[in-house]
Amino acid sequence: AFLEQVISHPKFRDNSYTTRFIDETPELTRGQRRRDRATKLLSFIADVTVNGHPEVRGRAVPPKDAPKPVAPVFDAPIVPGTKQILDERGPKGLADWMLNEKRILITDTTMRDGHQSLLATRMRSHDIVAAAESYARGLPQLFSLECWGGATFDVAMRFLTEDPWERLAQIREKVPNILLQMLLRGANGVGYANYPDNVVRFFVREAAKGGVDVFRIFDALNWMENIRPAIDAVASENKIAEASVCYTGDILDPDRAKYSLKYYVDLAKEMERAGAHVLGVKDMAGLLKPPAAKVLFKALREEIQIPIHFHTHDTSGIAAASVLAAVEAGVDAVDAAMDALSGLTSQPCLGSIVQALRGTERDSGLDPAVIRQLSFYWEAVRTQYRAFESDLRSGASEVYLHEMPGGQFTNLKEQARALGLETRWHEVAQTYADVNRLFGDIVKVTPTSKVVGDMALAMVAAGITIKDVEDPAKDVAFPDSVVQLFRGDLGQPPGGWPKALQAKILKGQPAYTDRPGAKMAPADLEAVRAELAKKTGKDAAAVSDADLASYLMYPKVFTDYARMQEQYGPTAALPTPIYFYGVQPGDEIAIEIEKGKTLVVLAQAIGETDDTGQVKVFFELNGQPRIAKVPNRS
Ligand code: BTN
Ligand code: 3PY
Ligand code: ZN
Repeated sequence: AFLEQVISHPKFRDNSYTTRFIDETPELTRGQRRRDRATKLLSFIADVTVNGHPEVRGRAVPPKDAPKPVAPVFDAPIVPGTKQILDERGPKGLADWMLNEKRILITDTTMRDGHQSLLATRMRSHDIVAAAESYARGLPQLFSLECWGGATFDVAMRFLTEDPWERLAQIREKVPNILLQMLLRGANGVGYANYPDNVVRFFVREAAKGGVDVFRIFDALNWMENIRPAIDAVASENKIAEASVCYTGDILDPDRAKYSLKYYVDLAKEMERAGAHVLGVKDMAGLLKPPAAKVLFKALREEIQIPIHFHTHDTSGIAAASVLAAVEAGVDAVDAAMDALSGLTSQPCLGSIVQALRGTERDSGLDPAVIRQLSFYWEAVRTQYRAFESDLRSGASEVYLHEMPGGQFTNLKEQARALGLETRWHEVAQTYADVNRLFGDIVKVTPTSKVVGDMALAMVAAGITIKDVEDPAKDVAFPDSVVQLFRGDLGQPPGGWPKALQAKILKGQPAYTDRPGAKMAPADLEAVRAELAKKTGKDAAAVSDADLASYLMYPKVFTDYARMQEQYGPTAALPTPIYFYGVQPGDEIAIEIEKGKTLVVLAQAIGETDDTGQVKVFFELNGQPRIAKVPNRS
């Protein structure tokens, strides 16, 4: 019964909710709309001020004297960069260009994996977009900005009440010269389960239209079947398909023979044959040690003709050395995070990698002074997200035991804490490793990493041992995600699933080995559009393709989000401290609710709770007195 409780705990589930507010309300006059949005925002600000924001409740608070983040202003004109090369020469031309560049090409991951791995993906568009123009002017030599996809897509809607598509559009507008990159989970899109092929295709098309240039595509089991359709979808949009091998195990460890050098080289060749423009090596847990990096990239360099792009995490503390080894072995591009959001479970430090290669033949050409100034900005931004910092203080070689992806590590730790297992973290980590072996030694990355995490937590929480799980006579309640994994819902691992365990988990339910996307009926896109229109009270014609794409990925997250937008207005426009903590009397804030339309809000006073439980918050809005009345729910 306890196990049942554990696996049905909300922190265990990953259900999706979604909704994006349709901003088309032509029947209203502009003035009317503006007043309307202002009223909604004032009531949101009043509500957070009185009741707090649920996302930061009970969490660490930023210091009172924290400096306001101000993005550096560079006067340099916006000069053409990699984006122009793609637009002029197409993805193959861009790939050829990469191969011909001597310098190391660098992707800045701060806007996606950096905060996904350090701040629970909670960075808001407001802070991301504010830095975009500084990048366009100050760092036009960057290969790309990884700024979209992965977990940022649903977290934006689910926890930040904002629209990921708007974030993308705003970054694109400010950065016309650098490639924008996203993380796409192959057949899983930006979700946690396989989708019908036409949904993935529709999503990729929308993302391409919305401004994504480089699609880093992976499959959580390294299963080519799930990667191919995504490569095709990206290629048909004339964008860059960066198919990626997920690195796990250790190519220099004979005990992990399944993930040998040959395994990776063969997979890379398959990706090349499948039409990938670039090969990604996605070391999501930071397991590729420097000597192994040298061996792997040397072999890949010799065996494949397309450019190679290396992504790693610094969980062990040694990632920069692996990056330098990869550079030495001839890798074309590497990922790093701006200094202030680097290290630990994030990417290695961008500024230091740039400095390390200065004056060498692979000098990145990036300006260290610009990097410093941008990093100071991110440092100030990071301070505002104190609530989402983990207690991780040092690198740890324990990662070579558990092999958790950087994005999962702190998340799982938080889940363990929520289940009262915080003092048993190392036991959870060991169990995670044990579960991996039990599952046949699989790639662990979203969504398979979540399944292994579910199982490990369930076992530690309920005192189930590996022996219990292996014992055919012992009844064990497996989390739903484990049953789905062993049924074949996420695809096939190299060598298949361990048969005895599979039989025990499935209890006679059939398993399948064909591609889930091939047997799923294609979504009837117009029928789904009509359904969404009905749910949000709009005309089908007013449901944009972007909204539809969000809804297809995350039906409930999207409709919940749309409802929030309806109620609270464009909260994404609020500065981060106001969004999470509200105002104090005397605060004056400028809120740009759309381009060229700024509301000036002065907080004047917060009243007492009256006998109906309501609180009045007194504002001046563009010089006019306004009162917002909200219930005191505290
Ligand atoms: C979210 O749940 O992530 C966003 C919803 C916003 C809810 C608002 S924030 C101010 C007020 N305080 C609450 O506890 N709920 C509302
Ligand atoms: C994601 O899928 O979000 C990841 O970052 C995987 O590493
Ligand atoms: Zn990563």
